[in-house]
Amino acid sequence: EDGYALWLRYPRLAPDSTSPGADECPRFTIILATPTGQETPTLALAQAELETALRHLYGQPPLVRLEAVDTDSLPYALRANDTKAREGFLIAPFTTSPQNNTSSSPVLRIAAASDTGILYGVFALLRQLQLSDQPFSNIAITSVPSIAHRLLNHWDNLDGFVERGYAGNSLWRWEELPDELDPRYRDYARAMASLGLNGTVLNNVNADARILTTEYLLKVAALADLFRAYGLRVYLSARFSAPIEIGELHTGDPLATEVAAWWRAKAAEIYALIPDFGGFLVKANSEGQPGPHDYGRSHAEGANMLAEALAPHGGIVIWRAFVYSPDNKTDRVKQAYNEFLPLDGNFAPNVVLQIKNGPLDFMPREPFSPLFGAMRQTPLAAELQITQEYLGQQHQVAFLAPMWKEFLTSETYTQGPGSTVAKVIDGTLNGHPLSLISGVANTGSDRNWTGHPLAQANWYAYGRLAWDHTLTSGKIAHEWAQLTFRNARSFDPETVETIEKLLLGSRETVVNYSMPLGLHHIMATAHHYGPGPWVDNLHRDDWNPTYYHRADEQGLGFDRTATGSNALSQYAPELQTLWGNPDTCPPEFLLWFHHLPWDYRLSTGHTLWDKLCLSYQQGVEEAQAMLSTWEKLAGKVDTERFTDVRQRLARQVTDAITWRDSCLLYFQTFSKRPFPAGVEPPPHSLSYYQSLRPESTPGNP
Ligand code: BDP
Repeated sequence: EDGYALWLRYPRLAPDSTSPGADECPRFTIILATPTGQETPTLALAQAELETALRHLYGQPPLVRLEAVDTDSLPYALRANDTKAREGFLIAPFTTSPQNNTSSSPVLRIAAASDTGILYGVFALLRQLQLSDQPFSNIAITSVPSIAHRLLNHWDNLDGFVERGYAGNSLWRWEELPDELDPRYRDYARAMASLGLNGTVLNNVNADARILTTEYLLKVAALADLFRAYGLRVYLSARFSAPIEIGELHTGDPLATEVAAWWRAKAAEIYALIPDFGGFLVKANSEGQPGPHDYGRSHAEGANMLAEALAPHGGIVIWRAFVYSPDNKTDRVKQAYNEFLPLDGNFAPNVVLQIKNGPLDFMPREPFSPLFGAMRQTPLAAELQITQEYLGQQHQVAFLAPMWKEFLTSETYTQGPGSTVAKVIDGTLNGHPLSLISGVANTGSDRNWTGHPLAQANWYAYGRLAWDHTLTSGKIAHEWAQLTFRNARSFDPETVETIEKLLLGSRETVVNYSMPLGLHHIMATAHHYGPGPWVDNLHRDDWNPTYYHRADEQGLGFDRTATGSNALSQYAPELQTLWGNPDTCPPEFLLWFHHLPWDYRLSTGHTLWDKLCLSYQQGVEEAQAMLSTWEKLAGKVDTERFTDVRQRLARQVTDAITWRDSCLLYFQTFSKRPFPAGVEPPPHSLSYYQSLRPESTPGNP
């Protein structure tokens, strides 16, 4: 068992034929109904997936055939003229015998307005059969994605290194492409389709301009050709200075006619090779990347110039809002809002602004970025980080669905209660037809794709939420655990339930032992693994943990109310009232918004100092509990995955203890208070913890 099969394992269900499907399956006809009814590469894949999977699940496959469907007979949700509707599907038993169905066998029909919709329907049917052991005749699903463009962003460099990647090297073997095609590309595309993910940005946002040379575009085209049948479109991160670096120009000024012409020609070249190319993702004027500011132009002027080049071909520009100025002294979490809000209404219609969930940078917990509530005239996309840069990387379990749900269900109050972030990004709140979500991939060349075996659940969860943001974390955890750990020989619902519960609490555990009560950015430099609250020597103030926690003899936390940076003023009045008062501010955001005295009393009755200590302690105890819970699964989970996860959980416990001891000893130098009862005293001195795994590249944030 090497984990390669992900959630697409198709174990034999009920080998003794007690499963309702086992009896029914061979008698059923499954019709794949599309407007043309013609075989296409996508439908061939759908048909093959269905037949192979059902043979594995039930021993015998049903009859599968294609048929034409009159689009007008589809439910309205599938008929509307937009991407979401086209990619939706309907699965239902067919009661009236279709004309050319001569047999009397019962029929289950999967219908969609596009072939990709059928493929998604096939995966949904297979998932449903495995989750519920339902008879075929009970299955009725109509499903349409919440968001039109559902992307992974790979932060993969052309040399194979994955920035913030913890699962080996890049999946893309650039030196072999376009001649040699790793069979893994297909398995990747199939996994993406199984979740309904329809786009992939192949290269790092810190982009190398060479990806846009003809040499590389031919390689990209080879991947795009392979991915096409899976409904997966390719996008590229574009470096703003490419016309200088790989062209012959002396400027990248977006308002210079030769620059615009260069990009138009580049777009034409790309679309000649890749007719369904998705578009460009751009990190500009951020952390040293080139951009329109280099020429005194705005982000809108930069984005619109690229948008104009792509528009004739149907491409989009995904412009990132992860921007903070190199010399700006303003609280970093305020800067993207200050930069982009004045540009609202100035972007071309094929530009979408991609905003990280929080205003800082993928911390274990952040409030949502205030841009989601403020920019009404621009389509806003969410950027989530699947790879666990700040949440224990490949060594720790942190199931991220609860974090993403917290974000998606956050109230912006833009149009009163119910104005959730989810409704902003799915386009419904502000009426934008262009909707997009991106997840920074956690995949790599490791045999099991994600390094930590349980981190597969985050790829899965991201895909499921991108398709349907109303799903609960519990449902997603249940689905993943059952599909991934269900075992033909001994199906044990208790095992699945145990894994599900472990996953569901895991992110909060990481928060508790690393950055509780709204603390943030107190990790070690550069590699971002483990604690570094003492770091104060980086050349920018806002790269230093001390800038964020502001511990002093009086207390702890960043005052972002009117007496401090007033970042709070970027949110709706309802949130300003709630979060602005430490007595009503939820404890999880307390030190994000407030600098509070060590003796400040929380609603729980604890002082701030005691609560801080107890939170770290709780995190450690929860990590220990995860390990002992897992150990009870010995013999119930295959030895390979059992041992792998056990070892990583044991390390997680050690890491949690290090986080607790480092942070508490350090903060104690300010609080000068004893640890409350129940908190284990650290075995070493502060200087010992400070000497552990120092930053790997001093000078970087
Ligand atoms: C930070 C990462 C850095 C990325 C940057 C970004 O540490 O590697 O380049 O975000 O999103 O979290 O651009």
